[in-house]
Amino acid sequence: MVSTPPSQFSPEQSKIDNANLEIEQLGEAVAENVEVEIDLEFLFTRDIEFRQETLYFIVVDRFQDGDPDNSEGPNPELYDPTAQDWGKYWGGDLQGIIDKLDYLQGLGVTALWLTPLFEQVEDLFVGNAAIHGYWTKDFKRINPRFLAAGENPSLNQTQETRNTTFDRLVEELHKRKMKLILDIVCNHSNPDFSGRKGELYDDGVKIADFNNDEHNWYHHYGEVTNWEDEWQIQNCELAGLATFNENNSEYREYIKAAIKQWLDRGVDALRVDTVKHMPIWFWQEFTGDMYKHRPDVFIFGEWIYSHPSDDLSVEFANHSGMSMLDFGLCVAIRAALAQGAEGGFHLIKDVLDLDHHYFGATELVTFIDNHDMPRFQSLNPDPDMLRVALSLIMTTRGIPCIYYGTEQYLHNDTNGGDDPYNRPMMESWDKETEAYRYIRLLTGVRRLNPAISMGSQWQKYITADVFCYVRRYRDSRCFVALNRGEATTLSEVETELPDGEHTCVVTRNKYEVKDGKIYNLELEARGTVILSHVGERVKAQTIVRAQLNGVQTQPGESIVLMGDCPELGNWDLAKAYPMEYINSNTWFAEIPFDESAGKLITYRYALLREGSSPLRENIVPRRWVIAPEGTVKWRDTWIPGREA
Ligand SMILES: [Ca+2]
Ligand SMILES: [Ca+2]
Repeated sequence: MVSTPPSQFSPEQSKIDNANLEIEQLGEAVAENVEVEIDLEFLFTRDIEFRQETLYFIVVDRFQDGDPDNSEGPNPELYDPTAQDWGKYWGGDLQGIIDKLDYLQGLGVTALWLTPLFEQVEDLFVGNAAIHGYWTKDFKRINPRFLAAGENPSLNQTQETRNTTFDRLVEELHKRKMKLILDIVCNHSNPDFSGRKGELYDDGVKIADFNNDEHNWYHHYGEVTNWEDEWQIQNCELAGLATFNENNSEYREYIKAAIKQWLDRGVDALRVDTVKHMPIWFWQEFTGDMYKHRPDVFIFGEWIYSHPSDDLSVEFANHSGMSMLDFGLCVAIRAALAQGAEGGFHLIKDVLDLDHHYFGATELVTFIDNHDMPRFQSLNPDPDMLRVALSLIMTTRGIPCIYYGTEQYLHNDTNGGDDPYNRPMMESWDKETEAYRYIRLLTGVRRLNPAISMGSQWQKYITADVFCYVRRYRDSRCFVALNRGEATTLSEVETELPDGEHTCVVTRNKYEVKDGKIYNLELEARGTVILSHVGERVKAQTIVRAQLNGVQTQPGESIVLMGDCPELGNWDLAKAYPMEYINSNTWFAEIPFDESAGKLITYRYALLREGSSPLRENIVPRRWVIAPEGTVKWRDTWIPGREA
């Protein structure tokens, strides 16, 4: 019902063959380590869809010193040219990132998340400088340490010329069809340094001061003392950081205006710090304003140790207007694969089994480590285990994020590798490491196979040591088998792949699929098998990506989208557009619009039930103008139908 099989020689079929062939060639090229051009035009969508991206997270000061002249910065005492004092700046800057863009493009990552670029306080606080970028002095200025010496850091004053190193970075990224993710903080400015705290500037003009807070820009409730108290978490201070009073609309106007300035300069996405420390109404207002300003911006937040069984973090993920970093999955992956937890893959399964708590599980940002925890390899330096972990985040639901240096096995294990030792200087740029080549391979497979970026996920086999799953979207499939233990053989495992021979994109080994199954599947110790099959793609002048949430479907039930246009069946339920099951909370479809592209339509969802009458949503149908071309996304919530 979803699609009729294309005729053997249709143009559509040749595109599919191209995608499958391209994955095949990609595997061969990476196996032989020859350069291969990945055609980004081959993306299935454009604009606001972020799920085909692979993120790469850079601590700017610790990546590459591309400009030694700026390294002393405004206060040379904060710079350690020997890179020994972990609390001081080591000289990394935006020129360094520009210098390494070819290296990053070769790795296959498509969106760079940089630690905050705002001007910071130039002082030490408990022996540390603001090398991480989370102690902001002026949200409307670029940190001069990251620009060329003497360059104008004011966003206002360079708005017309757009000639800063930051602008060159954006231009160079976009030239490569890569994206920039700006890390932002709305909760706090800076701590007490040299007796000053919370001094905040608006493009060089002082507008707030914690110790002389005439206009109530800050909360003055002291430190959080009870981490169970939601009011304290939102209103009190974290580690002495001056905490904004979001009830003050002047503050809100300032922070929103500042972030809009950055978006105007070409920032593609926002990563938002410490979101649990501000009320959800603030985030709703904030994201609403950002989308009004730039509808195609992708936003995700950091809710520390969020978990699908934690109601508050789930509420945030579902109702704040932004996606979220997937700490729940991260903790489970680290326990199972880095720390050898007895439960193994069951711990990961336990998190994925709760995906239906989220409205957008496929849009969560997944990771195995970051700047606030020991690197995966500090917990477990086995490169084979790293490969298993990378295989998992690159093929499971969500948008993967690689922490800088992972591809070079970068880690410093002092004090268990915990902060600050998880932020070493990048030391090597070897494009021949196995991890570099492996990430490059899997970013390509992710881009080419929509089942990986958008599809549902089905567990097929699980023990503590072995995890097999299938990603499914329309008739695209990806079968993944992961083994954290010793070599083993599975007598039989369901793959959902078409019968015939399939080549593993990792090992290049061939596997015979019969009745959808592989018999006697041999898995090497710490081995991975990935079999990809790309099916028919939706093509049209305009594609609407409709995501419906909040409908708790049961087996035997399905969702269709009906409306007053031919594409949606002209209100004939039998001709309505069928949606794909993602999980029991989420249904998704790419709907092709040609005849109605550019026109106003009305639509609503309906629930089909075996042995029972269909249930239409109990609303006056939604109205929407279909974009004249391109891809757009709808996120709708089910309005329960009314039984007759
Ligand atoms: Ca420098
Ligand atoms: Ca707060």
